[in-house]
This record gives sequence, structure tokens and C-alpha cells, in this order.
Amino acid sequence: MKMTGANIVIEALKREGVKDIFGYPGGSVLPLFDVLYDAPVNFILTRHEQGAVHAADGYARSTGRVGVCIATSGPGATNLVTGIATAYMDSIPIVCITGQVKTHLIGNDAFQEADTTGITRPITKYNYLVKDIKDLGRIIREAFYCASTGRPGPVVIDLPVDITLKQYDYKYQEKVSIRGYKPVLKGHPLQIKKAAEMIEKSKRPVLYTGGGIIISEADRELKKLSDKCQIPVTTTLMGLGGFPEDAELSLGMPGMHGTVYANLAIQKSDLLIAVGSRFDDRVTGKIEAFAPEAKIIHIDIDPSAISKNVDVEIPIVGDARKILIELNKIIKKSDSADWVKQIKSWKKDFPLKYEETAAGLKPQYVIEQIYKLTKGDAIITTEVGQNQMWAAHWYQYTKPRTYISSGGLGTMGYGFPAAIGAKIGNPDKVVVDIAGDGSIQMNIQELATAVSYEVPVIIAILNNGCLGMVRQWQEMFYKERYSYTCLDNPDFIKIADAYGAIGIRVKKQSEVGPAIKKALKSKKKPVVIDFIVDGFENVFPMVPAGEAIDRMIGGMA
Ligand SMILES: Cc1ncc(C[n+]2csc(CCOP(=O)(O)OP(=O)(O)O)c2C)c(N)n1
Repeated sequence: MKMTGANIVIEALKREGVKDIFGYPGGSVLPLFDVLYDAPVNFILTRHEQGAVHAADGYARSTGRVGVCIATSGPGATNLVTGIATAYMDSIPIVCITGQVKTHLIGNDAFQEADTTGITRPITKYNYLVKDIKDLGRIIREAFYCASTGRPGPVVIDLPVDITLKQYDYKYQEKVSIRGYKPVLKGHPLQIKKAAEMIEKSKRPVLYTGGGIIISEADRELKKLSDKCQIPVTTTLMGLGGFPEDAELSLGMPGMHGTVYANLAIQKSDLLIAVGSRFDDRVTGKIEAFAPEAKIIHIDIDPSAISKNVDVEIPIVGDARKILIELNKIIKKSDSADWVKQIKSWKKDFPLKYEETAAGLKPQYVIEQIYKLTKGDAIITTEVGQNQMWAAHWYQYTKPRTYISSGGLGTMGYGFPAAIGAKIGNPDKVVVDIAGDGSIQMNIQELATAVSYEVPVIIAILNNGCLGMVRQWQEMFYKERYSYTCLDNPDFIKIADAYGAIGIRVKKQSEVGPAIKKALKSKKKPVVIDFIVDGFENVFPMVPAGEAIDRMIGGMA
């Protein structure tokens, strides 16, 4: 059937199962928005394109489906850049459709022209400039396939406005074939066999797992492997929820703000089994001193991630879940009883802790209460900074897709729009953005979106009056010279009120529980809780940048 390019876009999105789209209009996407006017999709108009792309990303992380956003050419597209890079660093499947100037004006410095494919090339898994309406349907199909398969990532489709107005006969093409793109899913059986033998022989094994567990939905197989062979499991920031933190063999997070026992376990291990994790510098610290006694098995879908940062004895390329299924079939029970005893004693001796002082409300306490009152069943999104680390430490994640945070890029302003996306994708879940007073101001305008679409997310601001994490580094490594990290904040309650949200201020411990309970009762309005917390609280343990990960400050005393 003949259709306009704009209609093809909507039809193709429907065929991909897209139900929710986040975006913002403008000149070069007017024909597209005209079709959206009565299209059977739920379109969410954010108040900034960055809000749209982070919302699409939060939607994708929390549901496992591809997130979609639309922006106009020029400034609309460039406003997406931070969100695209955020998704790229964390391997999140999103498709961004950007308007472009008319085909014949490209390269002319036309009004609102930007070289979107050029700008986004290094931060996308793939990107397209549609030059012919004949390719449009195929490109959309390919974009979804590419974004969601292999190591997922963001895909940009740059769409000149004249193409959205042309007519073409659209047919949905089930089969996708992209030259040079054939992700390997099945692990090599010989490598899996070698890995099983190595694990059986190991006396001090550690599973070091990352976001790949969540992406490939390998959590059950991971638990099976850990139970069967009694292997302790550490989960990176991106992997939180991939292994139940209430399990005896859970080590929590490794690395710069890792638990003492996770870092000690890695440093003393004789075999590190890395699954869907990439040896990021925030995990390894000083790379030459990382896991000095361990051989390494690395399971990853991305061949380019293997031996990128560390040398690996047994690489296995493929889908983590598929590989763990095969491994679990052949692996025999192994004996790591002494090692498990050691791990348990480290866990007992060096728990995460904080001190109650007279200096005021502790942010860690606030998060503990959020955990208690949501019964550990909420989706937590975070901003970046101390709030992000405390949210990782003090809420226990037991299910995948419940801790949503910008890990790789560390994007302040991510958490709130991501929370909106997560709530739209999971309307029955409680969604809480654990925020800093700095970060929340980077996309606070999305309160208007949450109010107008009745998205009742809770924004828990840990208001310490400063850019806490940077202030912490200045205190510890820059002789307490607090250079431009103190904030004069607006009144967040008045802001909430002005947007039509609910605002609650909390200054002392006794007010924490009642405020959270009140927020949980809100079924339509977003709630901002302004927790006034101790401005000098620090995140511990901490490994100074570039040091070995057993050189932790705090946590061992
Ligand atoms: C967009 C962006 N700009 C700057 C930074 C650098 N940065 C990392 S943490 C941080 C402080 C965050 O302050 P706040 O949101 O108040 O959180 P807190 O650390 O106090 O919990 C800054 C400025 C960043 N990560 N992202």
C-alpha cells in the first residue's frame, strides 16, 4: 500500500511492537508529528530532548524492550547527544529518530541543520541517514534488530523532512540481513569444556558479573552455577540485581566503591570468571595489580571486549545465558568450602557501615528506609555522584532491571527522566529516583512531563547542599579546597508545588518513614522529597583513583 514516509515510520514502529514514544517536535519532524496526532501510540512530550532520550533509555533498561525517541533536526538532535552516549556506554537498546533538513539542502548550512550522523557516529552502535524513501522501511527494521541484538546499543535514524512527505509502497520485511553483522550467540563447546575443567580445579573462584547478565537474562543460570559450585558472585554497578544480594554468596559491588569483601575476594582469587563485564577502570583500579593471583575466563557477546583491558586464559564469545546453560550442563560440583568460609568471615568482619552522628540526617539511613518501605520491590533509578553509590550500597537488589543508573558515562540528570521512562514501562511498579541536589537540577523541567502524564514517580533528593562526590574528592585529595562545589539551591518544595507535584521536606530521622509512606500513597502525582542530609558525609569504602583495589580507605577499621 502506498504511504507517505511519515506513515511508513509509524507503521514500521507498530510492526516492531512499539507502544510508547518519547520526544519533542520541531520543523523537520512536523509531518511525522502530524501522523502522531492520531496514531495508536502513547506519545510522551517531554520538556527537553535530553529528557526524552533518557526516558527512552530508562524504559529500555527496565522493560528489556527497545526505547524510542524522536527529536527535530539541529538543536533537537544535538540535545540527544548526552543521552545517546549514556546508552552507548551502558549497551542500552534505543532507537532515536531525528529530523533532518530537506535532502537537497544537506551540507548547505540550512536552518537547523546539524550533521547528526557525523556527530553521533562514535556514540552509536549504528546510524543511518535516509536518502531514499525506498530504504525507509528496511532501515527501521534493521535499526531495531541492530539495537537489540548482540551487544545492544543506540541506533540513530536521521530522516530528512522531504522523505517523510514522499510516497512509497511499504511492505514489512521480516528478515534482516546486515552485511558484516552476525552476532555470535552460541559459545564454542570446547572453550566451555575447558572453562568447566578450570572451574572444577579452582580453589578460590569468583564470578565477576556485569550488565551482560541482565541484558541476556542469565540471572537464573548464574544462580545455578554459583549454587552448584559454591562460587561467590560480585556484581558491578551495571550488574546489580543480576544476582540476589541477600544470597550468602553475594559479594556486592567490586571496585572503587566496592565492598571490602568483594575487593579482597578478587585480589585473593585464583580464578576470575567474568560474565558480561568489561574490566572497566572503576572496577579494576590499577590494572597491573588487579586480581594478581587469578587466571581469567571471560564470557562476553562482544569479541572486542575480550582481552581489551586484561589478558584472558579462556575467552568465550557468545550470549551469557546460552553459555551458562551449557556450562551448567557439564560442570561437576566443585569444592570451595574453605574459600566460602573465608568469604563469610570477610563479610562478617567488614560489612558496609555508616555512623549516626549529631551532624544530621544520614543519606544511607534514608535509602535503608526506602528499601524497607518498598519491601525491596521498587525500581530505583539514580543520578550520579554519592547518591548513586549510596543507592548501590544501601538498597538490596534481588531482581534484574531494578537498579537503573548511568554507569559508563556517569551522566548527572539521567535518573529522573529515566524514572519517568521506567514508570511508563512498568506502571504497576514503585519507581524512585535517588537524586543529588546538583543532578536533579539538570533535568528538573521533566516535573512538567511527570505531572501532565500523571506519572507518580518519587524523587528522593539527598540534599547535602553541594556537589557531594566532587566535594568528597576535594576533601580527600585536594586539601579541602572546595572549589565551586557548594550549591545555593532553590526551594525544591516550592518548585514541586509550582509544577503541580507534591513536595515534602524532611530534616530529621523521625520524619523519614512518614514522608516515604505519604509519597507511596500518591497514585497520580509525582512526589519530591527534599531530604536535608549531612553535607559532609562521604562514600566509603573508597579506593583512590589508580590504586590497587585492596587499598581501600574506610571499611576495614
Ligand atoms: C553532566 C555531568 N556533569 C558533571 C559531572 C561530574 N560530577 C560527578 S558527581 C558530581 C556531583 C554530583 O552532585 P549531586 O548531584 O548533588 O550528588 P551528590 O554527589 O551530592 O550525591 C559531578 C559534578 C557529571 N558526572 N555529569
